[in-house]
Amino acid sequence: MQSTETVHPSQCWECNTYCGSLVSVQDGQVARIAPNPEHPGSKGAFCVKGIRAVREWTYNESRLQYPMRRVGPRGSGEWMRISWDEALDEMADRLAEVRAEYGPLAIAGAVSGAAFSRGAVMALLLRSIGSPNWMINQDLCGGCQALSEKITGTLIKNGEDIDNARCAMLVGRNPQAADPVQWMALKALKKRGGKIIVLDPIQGPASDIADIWLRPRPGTDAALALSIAHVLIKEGKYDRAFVDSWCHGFDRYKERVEQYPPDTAARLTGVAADDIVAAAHCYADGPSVFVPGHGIDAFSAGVQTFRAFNCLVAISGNLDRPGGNKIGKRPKGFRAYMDLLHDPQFRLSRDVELQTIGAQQFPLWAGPEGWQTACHNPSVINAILTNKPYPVRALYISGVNIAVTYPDAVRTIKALKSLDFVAVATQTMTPTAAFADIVLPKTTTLEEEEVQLQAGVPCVSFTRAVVEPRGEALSDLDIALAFRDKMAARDALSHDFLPWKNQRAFNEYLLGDSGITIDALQKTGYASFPHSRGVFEDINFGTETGKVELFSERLDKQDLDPLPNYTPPTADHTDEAVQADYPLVLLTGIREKTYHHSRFRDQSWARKVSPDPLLQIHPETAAAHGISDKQWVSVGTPGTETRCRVRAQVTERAPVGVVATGMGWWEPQSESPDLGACDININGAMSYDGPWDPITGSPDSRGQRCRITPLAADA
Ligand SMILES: Nc1nc2c(c(=O)[nH]1)N[C@H]1C(S)=C(S)[C@@H](COP(=O)(O)OP(=O)(O)OC[C@H]3O[C@@H](n4cnc5c(=O)[nH]c(N)nc54)[C@H](O)[C@@H]3O)O[C@H]1N2
Ligand SMILES: Nc1nc2c(c(=O)[nH]1)N[C@H]1C(S)=C(S)[C@@H](COP(=O)(O)OP(=O)(O)OC[C@H]3O[C@@H](n4cnc5c(=O)[nH]c(N)nc54)[C@H](O)[C@@H]3O)O[C@H]1N2
Ligand code: SF4
Ligand SMILES: [Mo]
Repeated sequence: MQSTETVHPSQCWECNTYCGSLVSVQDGQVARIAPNPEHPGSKGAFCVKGIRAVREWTYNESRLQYPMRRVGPRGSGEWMRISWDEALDEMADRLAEVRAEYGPLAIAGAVSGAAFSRGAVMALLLRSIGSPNWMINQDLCGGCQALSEKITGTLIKNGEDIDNARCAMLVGRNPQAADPVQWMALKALKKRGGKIIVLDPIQGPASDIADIWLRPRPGTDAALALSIAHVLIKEGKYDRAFVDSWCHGFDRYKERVEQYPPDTAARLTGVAADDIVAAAHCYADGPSVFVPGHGIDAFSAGVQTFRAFNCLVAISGNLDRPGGNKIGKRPKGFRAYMDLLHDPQFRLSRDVELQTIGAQQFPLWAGPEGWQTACHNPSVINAILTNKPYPVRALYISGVNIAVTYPDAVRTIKALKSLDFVAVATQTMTPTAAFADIVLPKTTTLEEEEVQLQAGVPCVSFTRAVVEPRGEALSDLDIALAFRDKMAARDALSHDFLPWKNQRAFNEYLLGDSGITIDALQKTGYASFPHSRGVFEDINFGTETGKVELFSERLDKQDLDPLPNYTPPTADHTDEAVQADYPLVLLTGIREKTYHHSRFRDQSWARKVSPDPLLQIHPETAAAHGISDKQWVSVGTPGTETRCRVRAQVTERAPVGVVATGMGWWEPQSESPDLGACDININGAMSYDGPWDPITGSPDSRGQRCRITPLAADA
């Protein structure tokens, strides 16, 4: 008998593009995943990861289905299946021991971030144990943008209104690989005669369709933004009415940008002065949308670089304007994940939060006044290895692959090995899980439900649990609730900050008094809500002055530069002797369509499309180093003694003297205990020890020095 196929509107939350999906289920299994053209955010855009990788990930034979206990030494790859009860009892026994011996702060958590429920769940679980020490990825991803927007008051993340723009200015963004929704919208803009400006040192799909391509030296974009603002102000091409009513500190900002005439910016960035002026004129003829990416985030001048662009958005009158950058909206009564983290009823005492690792050095990031409320990750790794400022002895990791994605994989793994106890929740074995004592099987995004605010669209969208979990996999919340109970039984809880009985109750709590129901969300996969645009009276921008702060009162109080500034990239101020040894500049993180960071490395179709980590290198640079196309090379940076291997891709797309690579590489089939995380992963050759952005603590994902050495053909 033919079984019927049911189609569920849902949402892919593999990445924070959150595309609307239509998931077909047959005989209790996902048969197909397709885009949902009705979804107001993605409008039918989708990517191969959402269509193929997520399904395969769920049904792959490498999927973890049962809890496991390590039987050999850490990293030996020897495991035995155990029950959930045994796994959680052991985890609770060990964490309770650490808590009794060193105190709750010696227990830390690690999770990808607060953009998904697992982030909030991790923070609330740790806080229940009495520890404010949870690590998130945002120092490496989006944190500079987020804090710049909070400080400046623009709040425009994911609110790019490309559909109504005349001009789009992409800065360090590769949407062809990273964001199908943006890429579809940019191609449509181009088709209707709109203009595209691209700021990117590397030639890529976006610069290939650009009208104006500025090619700054890596890490110098702030000087370009300040110079574009200089041209706009000098020529009177800014929005005086908006500035007068809604911007704070314009005169002091004007003085700052006066220091960056195009000639000066040309000298700092390597972009011709005429091109800067042309870009300024094109951007001034709006509406224009600023489309930022990781290319200007996650480096030691990330926040101020973003501030320079955020101020430009404001003074040009493109804030919350059709065709500009929309301010995020939310339905009244709705609670986003960050709201839970800031809600006083779920917070530890101020005294305890002040002890969050990193709170002293990065108070706008960590601790009681910090926006992220999370730790400074490299300082936690240091604490594990040195007991300073105090010991950290146990780690619970979920939804993040820190052995691959944190800089200095060698040191991260050393830290994991030195801990008293490590538990990892994951869907497949990873280099991080390989060093755990207990591995817990996690549901995939097809097996659990999630409610998401897409503030930029705006809408609330819904991921449906379309099938039963495979094996004994559980969601992060279910794991946290069961584990909380085990800790309570051992009298090892300080609070109970997880007052929900299951994921449904948690999601209903998020929906709060918004009037949006789970039933309604299940019917369409999303719910729109009423909102206004360009009504600034109602916003107050979240700043002290209630205006967009070109001059930041908050930064001023912290003795940090209150005005957006330009700092030369680390590569420029590296010691001269070191510069001679490390003659090239390194960029990392370039995305590929096939992979999501370190995920899907065990899927053969993806490995076929992209078998090896590549390093883009200009033919002249390659020749000077005796390197030929496809040759394996070793990469090193001044911060670490360790090196990694990548394959040269000789191409004029990289400028002379700059080399560019991706991230996230490891080998599921590898025989080595770290599964290749210290071998073919760029983070095996990078330091996490600074320089750090003074506000977010972000290290340099780009703009630092490196050297490369050819390896023998069979290396
Ligand atoms: N397929 C796929 N999609 C993804 C992801 C994935 O892993 N795979 N990851 C998701 C996540 S979490 C993120 S953060 C995003 C990242 O995606 P994007 O935001 O697009 O970031 P990247 O691909 O790292 O880099 C974007 C561009 O920045 C340029 N760049 C590097 N340094 C500089 C610089 O100093 N100045 C300027 N102007 N440009 C520079 C690079 O050459 C590159 O073209 O993608 C998301 N989408
Ligand atoms: N050198 C360098 N380093 C970088 C970057 C760079 O550009 N250069 N980019 C940075 C950026 S932008 C990012 S976002 C990070 C990414 O860093 P990670 O978040 O560590 O990357 P992923 O590979 O996505 O790892 C997620 C892991 O979580 C698990 N997982 C996946 N989905 C789920 C889920 O739904 N729930 C749970 N519990 N677990 C899940 C899987 O085990 C997967 O291995 O890397 C950063 N690191
Ligand atoms: S871009 Fe791809 S992976 Fe990200 S949400 Fe959309 S379909 Fe999923
Ligand atoms: Mo990211």
